[in-house]
Amino acid sequence: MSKRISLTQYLVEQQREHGTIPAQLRLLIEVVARACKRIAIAVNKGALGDVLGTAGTDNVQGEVQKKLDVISNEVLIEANEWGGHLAAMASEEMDSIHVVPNRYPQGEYMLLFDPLDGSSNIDVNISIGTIFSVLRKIGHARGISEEDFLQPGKQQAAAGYCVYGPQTTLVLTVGSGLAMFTLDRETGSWVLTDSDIRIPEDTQEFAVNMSNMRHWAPPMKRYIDECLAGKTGPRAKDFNMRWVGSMVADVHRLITRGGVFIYPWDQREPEKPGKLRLMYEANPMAFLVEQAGGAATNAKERILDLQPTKLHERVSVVLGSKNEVERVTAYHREGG
Ligand code: AHM
Ligand code: MG
Repeated sequence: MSKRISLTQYLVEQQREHGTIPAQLRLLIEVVARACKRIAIAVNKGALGDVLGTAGTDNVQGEVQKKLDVISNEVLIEANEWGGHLAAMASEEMDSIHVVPNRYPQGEYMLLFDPLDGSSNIDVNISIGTIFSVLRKIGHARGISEEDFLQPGKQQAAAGYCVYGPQTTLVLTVGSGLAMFTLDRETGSWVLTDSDIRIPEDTQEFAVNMSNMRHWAPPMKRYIDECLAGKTGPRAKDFNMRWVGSMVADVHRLITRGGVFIYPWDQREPEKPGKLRLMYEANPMAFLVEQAGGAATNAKERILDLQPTKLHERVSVVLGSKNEVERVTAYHREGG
């Protein structure tokens, strides 16, 4: 039997070989991974654990919170606030940042997360996940504010997601490629099951919510129309479509076998750049996808270069196989 590499061993060896994972970052990643295990247990219990349904509250974006959204948020906060590795946290489910209380030491990092992505899939037993992004705290003063979080995605120290599907899988980057771990439910440990993952540059599969197509900008319509035209159309090949409705699951598929994931701007709310959130959905996914040789834009510019102006900022997202992302982006830059 080949030797199994645990998450801890992987992180220790990465630090030894490349110096990319200092002690606080290692602790942070291990704590997040441990929290994901707890979330996975809650997700698996489903109706038996009384975790399905709504919590009876709305989040800052006006979305109805599910019980599991709230539980996952609490698990991540409780797990992370006392270790001394963080200065503050931000979440899709919290209006403002959560500063590490004074009774605990403050660390060098800031953590952002979407505790349970794909909320609409929770009650119907379809894959959902946790997305996280890690930033360095700039400056050494103890005080910290929302402004400290407003760093472009290219400054992320680490990013990852955990998908709660048929398998529980953690995908991670610290800026030197991707590593994929599968949860061994019998031993409770994360086992390295893939690394050096590369997203193929070309693909014949796209993921987008096509029910919104009539509201998109012309360049986006053009791209999808051309895909739909298939072999006899301008692309001269047939395309397949997949849409799970959980970004984590859709991105996990394209990281595994290629594809392009799109959540476009839509004219119903012209001032809103998109549905997905820049800082804890688009940025971490863009970092992961680029680390696997893919590309990520807001249909015009590289996502990781965008300067955030607020914590819960929204953004259009086009990410995945490089040549498709470049094509969509070129259509938008040309404006037609
Ligand atoms: P959430 O974070 O509240 O779950 O919302 C984000 C989700 C993404 O996971 C997914 O790609 C998208 O919303 C699905 O949107 P739609 O309902 O338009 O299919
Ligand atoms: Mg989400």
